[in-house]
Amino acid sequence: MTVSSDLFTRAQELIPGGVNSPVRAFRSVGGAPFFTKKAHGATLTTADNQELIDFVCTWGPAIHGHNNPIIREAISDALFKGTSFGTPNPYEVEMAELIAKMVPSVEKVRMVNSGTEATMTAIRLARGYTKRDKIIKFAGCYHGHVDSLLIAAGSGALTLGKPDSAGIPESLAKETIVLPFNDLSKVEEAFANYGEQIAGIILEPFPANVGLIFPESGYLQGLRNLCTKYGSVLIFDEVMTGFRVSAGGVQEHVGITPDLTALGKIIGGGLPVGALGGKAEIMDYLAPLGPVYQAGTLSGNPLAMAAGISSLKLLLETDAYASLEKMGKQIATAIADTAKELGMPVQVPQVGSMFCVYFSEKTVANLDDAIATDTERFNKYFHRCLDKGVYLPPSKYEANFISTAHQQGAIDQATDILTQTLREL
Ligand code: HOZ
Repeated sequence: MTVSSDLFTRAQELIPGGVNSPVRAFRSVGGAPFFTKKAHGATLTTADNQELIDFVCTWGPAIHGHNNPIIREAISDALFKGTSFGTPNPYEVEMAELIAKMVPSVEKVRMVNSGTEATMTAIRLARGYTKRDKIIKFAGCYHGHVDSLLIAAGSGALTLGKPDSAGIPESLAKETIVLPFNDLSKVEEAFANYGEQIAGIILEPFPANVGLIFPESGYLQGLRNLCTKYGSVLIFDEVMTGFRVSAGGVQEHVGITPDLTALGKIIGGGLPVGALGGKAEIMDYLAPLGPVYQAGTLSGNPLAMAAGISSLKLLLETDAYASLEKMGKQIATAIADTAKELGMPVQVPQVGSMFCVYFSEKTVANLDDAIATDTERFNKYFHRCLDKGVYLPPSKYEANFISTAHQQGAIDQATDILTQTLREL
């Protein structure tokens, strides 16, 4: 018995499914998860001392790799001043200034503790501001485990084949209009039917909880125009893409300005943080200024702020995005070229340091396309790569992340393994 399998047996006795977040359980790819005892740079060390090149990067936050010494020092400095004050603290102000500087649409920002809290607050604020109830979301987009948004959701929900969660009242679900991604005519139709009732549209502008999907040309602009026309709030969920696709996220990359943006992951530098930012006029509807209530005992926590500030500053001070793009392109091109040579149907969407491997003939443009990709082949690929020391996300619906710590050595090694494994499928 390995150390990981022993831990998993014990975990399953006390923790539902043995994990504290469902996709970690390997249900989609089969087998049992490994346990990690430490992580450094681009490498995870399992409880059984296997070293893995990590492309999960703690599901996005670790853009500077694991246990980055500069972030660690920032946390350590903060630690000696106290772990939580329950009053405003100077870090929060610096964090707000950094976010407003980096993310184009953000005039004001409220710190929360997770991406889920950010999207939950975003839709409450959109509803409070517009005094309307309906929200449009897109099939396959995942916005954390918010009741109104756990409908046709991606990520772990989809991985388990249960994109609609039990426990969500029908009365609430009926206020969520679910539409297919990349079909503007369906959104126009929804606005034509319910325009005066639609509080907002929420979307991942590059859906990354269903693999990695790009919007077709004009799609995001079309959504922006409809929201402006009908007085609805456009919400970008950039929990995954914020500070990752570029310093200002997808909104900067494509030049479309949402009204509100949900942020998380990188902003916490590896500690639990989320944020909601956007137009001052809307943000001022939040308590204590406005009628929309939101609060949190640990919001703006000094340790999390210190880690996040340090992570964001590192992005600004280094040439991170150019080197991340180079590494992402190298891997994606190598996999796509090898597949082409083999005559194997594979798509490798990539932007900067995000990519995914779909076993599919056609470009994946929406949830149905993603579901139709070859699951069995993906799972075989996942396990063989893992055996050889490369950890990809354990579901065909999750995106891969590269960190600045991967550097050329780990990327070259992983590229060899990823292409060689493709040849052996
Ligand atoms: N929501 C994350 C994947 N998109 C999973 C987080 C986790 O399991 O840690």
